Amino acid sequence: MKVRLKWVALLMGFFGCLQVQAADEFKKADTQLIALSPVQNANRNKMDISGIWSFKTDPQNVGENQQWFNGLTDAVNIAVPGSWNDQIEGLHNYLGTAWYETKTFIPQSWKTEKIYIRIGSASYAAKVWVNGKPAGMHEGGNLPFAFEISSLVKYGQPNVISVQVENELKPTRIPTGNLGGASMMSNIPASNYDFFPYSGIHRNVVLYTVPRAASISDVTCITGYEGNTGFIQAKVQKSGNAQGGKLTVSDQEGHTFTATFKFAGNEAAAKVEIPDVHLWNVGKPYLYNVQVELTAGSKVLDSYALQTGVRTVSVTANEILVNGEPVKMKGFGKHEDFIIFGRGAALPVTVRDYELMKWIGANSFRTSHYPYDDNVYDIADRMGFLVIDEIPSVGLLFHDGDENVKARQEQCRYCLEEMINRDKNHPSVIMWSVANEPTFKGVGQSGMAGMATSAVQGGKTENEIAIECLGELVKLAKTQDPTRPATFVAMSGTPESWMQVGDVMCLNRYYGWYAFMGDFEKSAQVFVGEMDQLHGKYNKPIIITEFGADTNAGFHSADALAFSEEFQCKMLEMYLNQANTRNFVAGMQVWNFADFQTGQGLIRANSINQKGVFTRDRQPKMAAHLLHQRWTATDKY
Ligand code: GCB
Repeated sequence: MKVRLKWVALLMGFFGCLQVQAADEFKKADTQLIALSPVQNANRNKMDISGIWSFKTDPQNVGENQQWFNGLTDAVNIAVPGSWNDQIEGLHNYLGTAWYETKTFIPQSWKTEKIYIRIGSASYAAKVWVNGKPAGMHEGGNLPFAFEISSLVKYGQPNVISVQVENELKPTRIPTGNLGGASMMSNIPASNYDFFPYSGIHRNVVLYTVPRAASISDVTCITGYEGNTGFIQAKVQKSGNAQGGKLTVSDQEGHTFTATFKFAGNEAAAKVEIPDVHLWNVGKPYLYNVQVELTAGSKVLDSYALQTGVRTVSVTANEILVNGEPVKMKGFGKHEDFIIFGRGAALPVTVRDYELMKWIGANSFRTSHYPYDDNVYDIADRMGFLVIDEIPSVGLLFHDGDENVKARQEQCRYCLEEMINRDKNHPSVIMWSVANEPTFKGVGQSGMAGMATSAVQGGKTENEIAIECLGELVKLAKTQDPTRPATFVAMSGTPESWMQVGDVMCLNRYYGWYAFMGDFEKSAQVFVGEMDQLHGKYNKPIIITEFGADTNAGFHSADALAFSEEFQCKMLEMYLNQANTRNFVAGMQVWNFADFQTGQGLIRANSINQKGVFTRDRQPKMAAHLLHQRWTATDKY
């Protein structure tokens, strides 16, 4: 008897194991599900489950086998959102696997709805379980992902949400890491880029519902105007059973404009004309409320409202035009980075940053080097900032073998699709950036062009592969969104031929710092010489998307020596003065808005990049006052 029981127990164990294996299948997040951010309205529910969660590291990666998704033991507290690195003692450099868990009540009233979980972002790869059952997985650290969890939840009682996150640096990931070799900027962690690879759940986690029978799955607004009459065309996608619906656009004075639509398959479009339209413009934003309803007779099956602005963006040989008028973009490259929060969404910091940018007279920024928190774009829409929206493809390279290049390109495509799905209705977003500083063999910040000529596999040179990959991404962006220009951001020394890719030439330049340090006369000469040469050849406007110098706040020098506040001022002034002499410079964005955390490297004292115009805790350096004086006095740089 005893023996038989043992066999039964063994067999049960064996089949139990199989069950875990089978249940372990995770579907990849569907990029379409992040097209509409969750809302609370008459047809939809939204419940934010961010807060203090349980947390446990899993350095040996045993959690999945040991079924930690059925309950975490010996866990500590962690704030969601927020990086784990500077919250939890001893984890600053930990990028391995970790587990998050929270419990949340789901009301009976949600039983008739479809239920989803949306995680605002988790760096880098995440797997999600609900009540011990797999909900889905996602790769990529800076964009939201969502899964339907209707079949996994328990109604009228608590539900356990478990999230496994890992942030290993790999050559196949973007941004890239662990490429081997030493870096002056960061050896620990071995990122191939100059910002700290913060880890964890970085943005809010929400549960939300959409009606089961029929729901709106996407709304894309195309806007424009002729004379005084504007239009908003909404392309609507649905799932479920609905024949048509209604589009209602309202302005801030209470006027409404309506149109109805009928679905052909799951797609429909409706357009309203707006007499005496108020255009959205840089510094003069105006937002319309766009409400879409799915209807069956007089019954509203689902509804969704968003805000957008009527404006156009176009590019000439010399200028970027918003509503047909040239704009000069003044502003910054930024980071999502703050003390203790790490890369975690920190709303007061977001608001403060906008206050400071407004004070300084900036009108634009780039979401270097990854898409930011949703709120950042909402505020830009409301304040009239121009945003260059960038996917996290930093440190791309094209000479490390076909397999790696393919894996990264695939991830770039995925992120681009996610980013455009999420951000397409923001009038503030005026351009997509598909990469920051794709690099090449033998790279250095030397300012020497034309180095990428080495032969690579498949009979193609590194140059050809780079142009093909970047070109494909730019094309993809413009196919998915034909209303905006797209580009990539080039470093010093990027082979000139790469400039054929993109509608605008975005250049990061550090003459006076990494090259010709302190020699501003020579730097100015080389800088304008290079701009003239590139513009002469490619006939596209130029934005200097980075220029700056590391500056130790409080360090002064009568001779404006390197690292002093005087040096930073002198350098920024040189670039801005030179830019003012060329009509094809469409933007000047200082690197960086604020000091930020990096890995440990020879040229990063205290693991901080000090090129901020503000310190990491947002105190102004002398350069902030200089920019304020310049940018609030005239339209020039
Ligand atoms: C760059 C990079 C940026 C770095 C910056 C620097 O070109 O795009 O990520 O932080 O240089 O300060 O070296």
